[in-house]
Amino acid sequence: MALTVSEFERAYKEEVLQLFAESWQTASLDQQFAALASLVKRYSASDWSQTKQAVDHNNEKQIYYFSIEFLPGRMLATNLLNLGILTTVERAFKEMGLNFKRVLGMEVDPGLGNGGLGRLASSFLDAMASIGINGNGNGLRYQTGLFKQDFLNGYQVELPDDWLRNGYVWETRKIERAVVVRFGGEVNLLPSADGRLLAQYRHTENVLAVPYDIPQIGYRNGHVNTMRLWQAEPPAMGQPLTVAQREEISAISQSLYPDDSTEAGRRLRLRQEYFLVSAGLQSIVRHYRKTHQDFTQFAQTVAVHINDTHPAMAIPELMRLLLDEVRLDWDSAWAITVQVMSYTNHTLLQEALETWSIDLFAPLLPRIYQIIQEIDHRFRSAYHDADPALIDSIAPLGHNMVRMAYLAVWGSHAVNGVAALHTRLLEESVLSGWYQLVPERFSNQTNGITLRRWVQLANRPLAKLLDKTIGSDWRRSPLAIEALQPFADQPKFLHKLAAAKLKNKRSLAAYVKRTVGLSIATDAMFDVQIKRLHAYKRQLLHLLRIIDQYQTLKAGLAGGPKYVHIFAAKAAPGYYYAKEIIKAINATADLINHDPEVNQQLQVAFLPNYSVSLAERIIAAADVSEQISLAGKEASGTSNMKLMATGAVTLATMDGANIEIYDAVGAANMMTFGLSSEQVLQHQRNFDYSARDLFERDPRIHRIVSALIDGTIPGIEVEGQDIYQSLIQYNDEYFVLADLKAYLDAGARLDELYLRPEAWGKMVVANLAASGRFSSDLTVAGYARDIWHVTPENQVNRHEL
Ligand code: OAK
Repeated sequence: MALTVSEFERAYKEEVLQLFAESWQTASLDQQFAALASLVKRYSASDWSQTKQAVDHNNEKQIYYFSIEFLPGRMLATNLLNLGILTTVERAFKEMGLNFKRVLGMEVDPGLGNGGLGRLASSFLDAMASIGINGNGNGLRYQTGLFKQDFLNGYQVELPDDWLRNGYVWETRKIERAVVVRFGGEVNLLPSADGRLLAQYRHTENVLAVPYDIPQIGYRNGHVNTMRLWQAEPPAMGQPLTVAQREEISAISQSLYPDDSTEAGRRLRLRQEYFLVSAGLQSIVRHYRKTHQDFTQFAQTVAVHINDTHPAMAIPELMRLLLDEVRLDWDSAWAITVQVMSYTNHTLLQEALETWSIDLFAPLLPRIYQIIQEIDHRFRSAYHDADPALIDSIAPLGHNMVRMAYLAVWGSHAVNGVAALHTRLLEESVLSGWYQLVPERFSNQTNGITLRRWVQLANRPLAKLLDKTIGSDWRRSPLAIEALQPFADQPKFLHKLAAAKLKNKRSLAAYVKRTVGLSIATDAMFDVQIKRLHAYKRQLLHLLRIIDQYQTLKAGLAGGPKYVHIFAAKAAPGYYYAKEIIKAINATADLINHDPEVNQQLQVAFLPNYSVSLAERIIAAADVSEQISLAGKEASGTSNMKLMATGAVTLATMDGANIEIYDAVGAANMMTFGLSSEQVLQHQRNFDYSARDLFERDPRIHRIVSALIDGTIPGIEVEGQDIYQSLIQYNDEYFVLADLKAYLDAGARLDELYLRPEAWGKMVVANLAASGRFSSDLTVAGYARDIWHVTPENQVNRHEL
């Protein structure tokens, strides 16, 4: 949009006055933030309304991205950037003598997600708006997020994440669009006038689903989509409810991933999942009916994407609506449902494949269960001449369970994995039966990231340098960054690149000092591992390398570059082993950071409360990106992409999207090591891996691992023992020791390169130049083409900006 500095200043001052009856000079930082955000929301309002109108008017297809998690991060800077007024507003704030950065820092991160799945969902919403696809998010408005992480004596402490306490400026409550979601009760199928059975519900528990809409502003294209979050409330009318009943209702949108170790917790999760899909689909169907007489056009105008299996009940729920409310026959309803639905799998971990016991499921969702039974029955009949053992092993119902992934594949026209290796492994193992049956449904769509957020906003020094060096096309067309490659040979440019990195390191160092009181050396190599804490991601392997470095220094054998190891990771509250690793890393950090014999060369910082905002600070400052999961376990990873796209060199196993990064940058520009997924599988099949043998035969491994139990690291008597036993006694399920030697060698090769700034700079440039292909704009364009069958407007301006 066109806006001058003085126009903005005038509007902003007026906004502060109107909202708070305060002058702009006396407004608090919170008020400054609220006024600016509210103004931005106003600036986007007419585009938002026009986008919605155009969709209806032109009968355009809409994508609905159903996800139990979203992780949008702060939105103010993104919205300013996407509206095209970021620099204008910055200038105005400077003129007014206000601190723009601190105002941005007042925004809370929405507590709507937990990890990669949620962040990907948000990056797709940003991408859909930015390439001009009508794509909406459908999620839950959790009152409290996962948790706020702190450390007490090195242990993870979980504090409530009360992110909505001061309200959320970007949302609008739409009570007039509320719908009712029904649970429990009885369903009777009664004959009706149209000769078909009619489902009649009695004694149901009715929950009001109230939508809150948040604008998702496209990048300088006038396109504004909607992220809709549902809140569960007691209905205003009907039977009076007891306090306990009301609490049961609000619990549905109270918190993300309630503890599922109890029956009550599992029931609550199931209620959340159904609430999400039922509310979303009812509103979609209702909206469609406003402009259409019949459902012949439904699949041409609606696509529903199921983000992992949490929303897979969208399949029986759409069937329910089409059968019971629209009154279509089964075959027509099923044909529409399959055309509408598509499903992405995000994990190969067996334990993460969702199944629900029928004993829990059927009483809570009686009609949905009936429909799943019919789906299962018809699936089995359709393949009556196929191998019965195969059909039995992949049917939606089996072993007294509803098997969500199988239901999702059967009810969708398209299924995809999130990196090439992941998709192949889905086809060969987790979903192999399905791949035999319906191979044409499978495709790969490698994940992507929002380069606007990670480079344009979170790495301003690099962004500026790119503009000066290759012009600003890369901001709109991600692949244009390839133009940087020739600069790999220009020492002057490499110098500037290193200077930009140093600036980012200084900002991060100031933050580390402020938050954890540690002064980190900015002339050190920043070696970063940031992701959820999980055994398969192998933060433990990284820790063992740090112990090796410590022991080397203590033995007086220095020589490599200075190191600052940076971790950030939350462990799931009930994941005891992951919490032990956190404690072990913190204890090692404590030992190293306080030892004057080593702390000039080696430091370790574990930053609490990993979040999108913290990632923005860390990533821009990183030199090395640790992507060291056991091959075959990480579906894709996306921090690997973010880190390479802001100039870090990747130290990685051949897992997930690391392989595609390797293909993009070439062997000379990435350091890979370790077992391949095939080799891991071989060992697992042959039972020929012995961690104890390695431990006993290799003195270096022996020395490193022994540090966990011999008192070298104070304060980890219990944790050290447990971790040691997981490696030696329980034979190291994640092949940490199998990969340790190769990892240390790869690290040493990286050290040598880091000590040669020109060689290092070349690698950085190669990574930057290859990063464009990991833009989620391109990923989403792939989904649009292969799965949703829509054509992006592709940065065609609705209005001249
Ligand atoms: C979360 C809950 C259930 C199943 C999967 C997840 C999840 O977060 N998976 C992660 O998704 C990311 C986005 O596709 C991938 O990059 C990660 O590899 C994967 O672990």
